[in-house]
Amino acid sequence: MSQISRRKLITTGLAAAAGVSGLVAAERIARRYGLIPPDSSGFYGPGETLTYAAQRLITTHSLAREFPRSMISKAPFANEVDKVSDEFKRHQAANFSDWRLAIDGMVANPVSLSVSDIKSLPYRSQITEVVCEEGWSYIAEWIGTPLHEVLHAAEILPQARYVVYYSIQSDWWESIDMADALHPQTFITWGMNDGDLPVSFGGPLRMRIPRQLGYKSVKYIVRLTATDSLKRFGKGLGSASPEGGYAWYAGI
Ligand SMILES: Nc1nc2c(c(=O)[nH]1)N[C@H]1C(S)=C(S)[C@@H](COP(=O)(O)O)O[C@H]1N2
Ligand SMILES: [Mo]
Repeated sequence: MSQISRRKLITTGLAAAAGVSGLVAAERIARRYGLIPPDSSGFYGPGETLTYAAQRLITTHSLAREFPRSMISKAPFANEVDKVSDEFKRHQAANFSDWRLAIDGMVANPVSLSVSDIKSLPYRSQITEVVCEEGWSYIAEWIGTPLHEVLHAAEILPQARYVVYYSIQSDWWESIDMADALHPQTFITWGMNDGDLPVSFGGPLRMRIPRQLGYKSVKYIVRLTATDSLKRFGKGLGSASPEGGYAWYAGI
């Protein structure tokens, strides 16, 4: 059976199960295809599973909307500006020359890359929207190295199913599945609107995932870990977000 018709069949099954015998049956189908999100055990579990499984089956290869240059938001616009630590300020004073992005876990070649190492990999740009769960959004041009280029530099192993990523701000860590990690619009971003990525927008390095809500686009990235299971990370729910009541999968 072709990929497409197989996918259609599973999706139809999911939708039918959700309608006829409830979310629990949908979860059973999702489980068979390995589409249970890590935060599925709580009160909202079956709903989270249906959202994630349906998205993965229907929209695996879809792109976030890209906008024309004329639609780039004019400053000032809503933007969450963090207080940065003294450690961060020292990096800033050194023009981020000592900043490193470590890539470890299920990789054949663990590496620690400087900002200029990352800039020397192939890069591209996209004009996409940051959408905060609080209801505001803006459009900007993001220039960055697709995450898949960085993962290939570290020779990510085929057993990896997720990429966990950490900010220098230790309470900010997230993870994504390989569909998003290898997605062409998922960037390690270092430029914005034709300039360097400003610190207030996550410079020197920021994860940019336009197919998910803003909170997955973590600023000040220092580490990536490839893994086949999220159980050993934090409380085992996939990221800091579900620990605070937000969904692990925040597709838009
Ligand atoms: N390290 C870090 N990353 C972060 C945040 C943060 O507070 N710290 N806020 C997140 C949230 S909730 C949103 S909506 C976006 C906001 O992005 P912006 O500041 O570019 O508007 O960044 C995300 N990444
Ligand atoms: Mo947000």
